[in-house]
Amino acid sequence: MFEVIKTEGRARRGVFQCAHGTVQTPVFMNVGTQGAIKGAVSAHDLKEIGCQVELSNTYHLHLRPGDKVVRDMGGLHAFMDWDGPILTDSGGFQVFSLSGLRKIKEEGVTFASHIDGRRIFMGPEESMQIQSNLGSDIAMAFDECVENPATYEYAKASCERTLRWLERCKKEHDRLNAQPDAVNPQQMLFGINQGATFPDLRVWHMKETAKIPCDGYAIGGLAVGEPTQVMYDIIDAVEPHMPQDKPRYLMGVGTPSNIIEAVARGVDFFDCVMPARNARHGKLYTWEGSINIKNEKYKLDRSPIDPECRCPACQHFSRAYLRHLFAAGEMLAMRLAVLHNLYFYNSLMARIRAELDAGTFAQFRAEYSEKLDRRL
Ligand code: PRF
Ligand code: ZN
Repeated sequence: MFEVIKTEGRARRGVFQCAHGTVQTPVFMNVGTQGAIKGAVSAHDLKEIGCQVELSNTYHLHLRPGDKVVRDMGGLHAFMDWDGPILTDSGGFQVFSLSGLRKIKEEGVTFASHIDGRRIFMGPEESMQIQSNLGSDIAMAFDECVENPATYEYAKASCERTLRWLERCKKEHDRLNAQPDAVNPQQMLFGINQGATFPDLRVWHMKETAKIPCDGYAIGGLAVGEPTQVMYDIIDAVEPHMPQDKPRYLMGVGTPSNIIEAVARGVDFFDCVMPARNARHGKLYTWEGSINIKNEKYKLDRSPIDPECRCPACQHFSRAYLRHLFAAGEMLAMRLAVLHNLYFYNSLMARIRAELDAGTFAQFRAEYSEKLDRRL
């Protein structure tokens, strides 16, 4: 159940009820692809860094350890010891971005595993079955994410197929939730909008997708090669056709500025590997912009990464120490950096919610949208 409790322009402040807890939106979901956050961060750490929703992947967990193993272990919540909401992505994106040789047909996709080359078939029904075995709170529809730029012809045929796949997802999802031994019989389903960079395809596809009753709707196929302004234009075109009373999720986005701009355009849910990936490369976020902690200039810097930050790294360690850990190749460097960046993203969302509550989001956007993407 989703309730919009306040709006400012098109931006929404909401509350979303899941089987494993309440989510305050706008929200950033922390990506633990294989049931762990890269950088030796556990589900217990997620609590400490203000994470509300954990995101895992159907594709990865199906290949290893296998969704039946996860099911036998009591579902993903028990397996990774995270009792909060979990969203699982459908595999629709990872199949296209990670696997080798793949063949798309009406029934689904045949692909080679990126682990051992084994041939695997996944279609809408398989994706729903895997996500049902994982027992996530939110399952994503099985879609095709087309890389940009795409031809109009291909994008049209692809999003028509994604719509037919959503109908099959919905049917299978309803069937699985009704099984007496379902891991999470209250699992929800989000549909996904596609249509590359063509506004007319996007709008048509969104209108058709909204006719299929889902618990939320996502915008997929963005941040995959198109310029940032094109991404904003597509959100502007699609958003008016997304149901008002359901959450909207912009998949795989983005920088702090991208998030602020998408919130301003009516988006409620986000996820991105960027903060964790950047952390592992020493790029750390602050409220003034990002820094590279490996830089010589931090050699004797006694200050924390960000003086305002309350994360486990900033409460105890100096920039100089972190720089040293990176130079020495210590695993602790990764861990502290990832904890900081994820804490920063979760704090950014908390700040956005507070500004929406206070009716001051527009001023916040004007002051911070560009600033946060600066490199110091
Ligand atoms: N579809 C799915 N997952 C995704 C995407 C998509 O289009 C994207 C695109 N940015 C990220 N993750 N299923
Ligand atoms: Zn910090």
